[in-house]
Amino acid sequence: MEPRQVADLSPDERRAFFERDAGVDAVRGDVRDIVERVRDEGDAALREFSREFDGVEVANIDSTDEAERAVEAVDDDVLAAIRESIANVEAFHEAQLPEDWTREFADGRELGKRFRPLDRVGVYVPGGTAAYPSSAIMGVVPAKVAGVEHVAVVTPPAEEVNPATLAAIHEAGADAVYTVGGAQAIGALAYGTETVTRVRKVVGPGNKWVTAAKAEVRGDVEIDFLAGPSEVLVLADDTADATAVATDLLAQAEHDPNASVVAVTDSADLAAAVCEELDARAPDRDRAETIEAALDGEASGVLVARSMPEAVLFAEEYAAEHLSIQATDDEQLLDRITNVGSAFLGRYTPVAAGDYASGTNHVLPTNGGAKAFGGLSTETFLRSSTVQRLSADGLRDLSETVTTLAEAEGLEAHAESVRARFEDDE
Ligand code: HSO
Ligand code: ZN
Repeated sequence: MEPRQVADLSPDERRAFFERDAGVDAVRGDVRDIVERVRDEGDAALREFSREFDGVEVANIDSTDEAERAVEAVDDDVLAAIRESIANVEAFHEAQLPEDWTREFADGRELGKRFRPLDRVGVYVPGGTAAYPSSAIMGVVPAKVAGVEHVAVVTPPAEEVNPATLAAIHEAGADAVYTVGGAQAIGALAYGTETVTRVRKVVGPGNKWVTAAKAEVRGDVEIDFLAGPSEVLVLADDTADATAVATDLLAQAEHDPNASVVAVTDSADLAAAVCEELDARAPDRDRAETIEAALDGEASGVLVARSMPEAVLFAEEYAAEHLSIQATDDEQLLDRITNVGSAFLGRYTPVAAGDYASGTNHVLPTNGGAKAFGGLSTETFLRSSTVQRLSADGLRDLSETVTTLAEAEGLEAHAESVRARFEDDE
């Protein structure tokens, strides 16, 4: 890997960084057919797609009991790590629980907001080569913290579903577990089948078929957002440690050949050292092939900016899922960046800490989504309502405004509903 100058990037090269493509559009057509078949044929379609796409004859789609038994099958140290991660994710998400409130905005006019959990939600937990017990924790725990009564998890079937994933799903508090994956799983959660209860919101990361299916059912069911391959942008100055920068890039690169991993720095020496570290370390990793494909990708690279402000501008436009800042004035730099899913400050804050254990959520906006929304949180599983009470005086104070606007809109009965309340007074 060779460092490149930010200033020398061509418009196409900049576009590759800033308009990252999750490849979802290409599969929308196929996904539409799958979702429709699930809607029409229910469990029979789920079984058929599991046979076709996963090569598995599924005996029981409902695997809730199997998840409970999996707890016995995982190693003690893995179970302890799952429990520690759950406790930390729980604590951080409990701290976000909003309180209901009411306030008097004027004499006799009390307005408030209240928050209530959704009653049924579905969490997609990826399987296959990317079996992620941690993603089960990130989806299920916030939902339970929010007070969701029925949390259903779907995860792809296999000859043997990863016991750590099943155990994490159970320990995190899922109420039902279904072994079904891909677009068909999203269809099942959105429309329900004989076995799978229809939910109100579907969340969680997945491959492009899962993501395309979420786009397909959106509208009939609420979704969190469309998540693509992992990303990290490391913003570093000359005080950063090249090993720390490089290993953060390698970590997210191992997720996906299409992962986007970027370092931007004002230090040519640091950039050169990071490239050396990448070249030295990548070949030794277990997932070297995936890592090298990601590093070679058009949306990855080690970039030299002419100044930290130029590096900051790049980071702001990139809108990273994970932004790591390894620089002396990290908090001031973060203050100048608004587009970020999750920020990691300082040398001892690797992205992997947030992926697994510190307590923040790792289901985050990718592909620039951070310009418009944040990652999974407790609020993802709540909806808010407003509440109000006016006294007679409170209404009297507003009556002129209401009746004038109502009449301006030609909605005379609205005006009448205010006046009628004072008829007895006249
Ligand atoms: N970095 C991924 C989450 C993950 N990492 C799962 C390890 N396991 C997306 O934030
Ligand atoms: Zn990760």
